[in-house]
Amino acid sequence: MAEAIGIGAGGHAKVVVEIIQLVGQYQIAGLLDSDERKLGSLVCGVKVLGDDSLLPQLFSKGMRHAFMSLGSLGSGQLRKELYEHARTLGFEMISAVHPQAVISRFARLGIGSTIMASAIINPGTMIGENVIINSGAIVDHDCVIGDHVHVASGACLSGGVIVGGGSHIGAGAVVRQGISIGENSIVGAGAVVVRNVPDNVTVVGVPARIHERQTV
Ligand code: JB2
Repeated sequence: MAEAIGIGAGGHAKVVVEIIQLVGQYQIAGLLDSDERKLGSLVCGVKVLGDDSLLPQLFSKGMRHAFMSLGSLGSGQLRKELYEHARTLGFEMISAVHPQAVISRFARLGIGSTIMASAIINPGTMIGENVIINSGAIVDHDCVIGDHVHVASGACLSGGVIVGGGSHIGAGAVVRQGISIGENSIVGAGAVVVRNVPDNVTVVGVPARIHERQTV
C-alpha cells in the first residue's frame, strides 16, 4: 500500500487520519507538526515525526503522497501555503472522503480535498483543491467552491452558491441560493447570508452584515 504523510497534528488531524484509515487506500507514515513538544506523540495511533523541514527528505526517500491534516478557523492562509509548498516539492496531494459522506456522481471534487462524515454534496457542484467540507455540511446543487475553502460543520449552502478561493463558511451558517461569496472572506458561525459578500471581508449575524475588512 502506498504511504502518505500528513501536515498538521492538531484536532483536525484526528478526523482526517481516521478517514484515511477507514478508507484504507494509503498507509499513513506519520504526521508533521511545528510544535516540537508533539514530536513522538500519537494522533489516532499515528506518530508525529517532526516538522515541515522533513518534507524534502521524505520526498527524496521515495514518499510521494501527502495530505493536509491542518484545519483552519477563519483564515486558511497557512493551510494554503503548506499545501502549495508540498505540491511544489512534488507531492501528490491525496483526498480524504469519509465513506458516510453523500456525494453525487454528478459532482466534481478537486484534489487534496477533505469531505467529512455526513457531508452532502449534490449534483452539478464543483469543489476546488484543498477544500474542507466538514461534518454534516450541505453543499447543494450547482455550487462552485474555490480552492482552499473551508465549509465548517453543519453549514448549509443552498443551490448555485459560489464561494471564492480561501474563504471560510462558519459552523452552522446558512447561505441562500444563488449567493456569491468573494475570495478570502469569512462568514461567521451561525450567520444567514442573503446578499452577495465581497472579497476580504468578515460577515456575521442574521441577516449577515459586514463586520470587518481584512487587510491583505
Ligand atoms: O506551519 C505549521 C504549523 N503551524 C501550526 N506546520 C505544521 N506542520 N503544523 C503547524 N501547526 C500545528 O497545527 C500546531 O502546532 C497544532 O498542532 C496544529 C493546529 O491544531 P489545532 O487543533 O489548533 O487546529 P487544527 O488546524 O487541527 O483544527 C482547526 O480546524 C478544524 C477544521 C480547529 O479549529 C478545529 O476545531 C477545526 N475542526
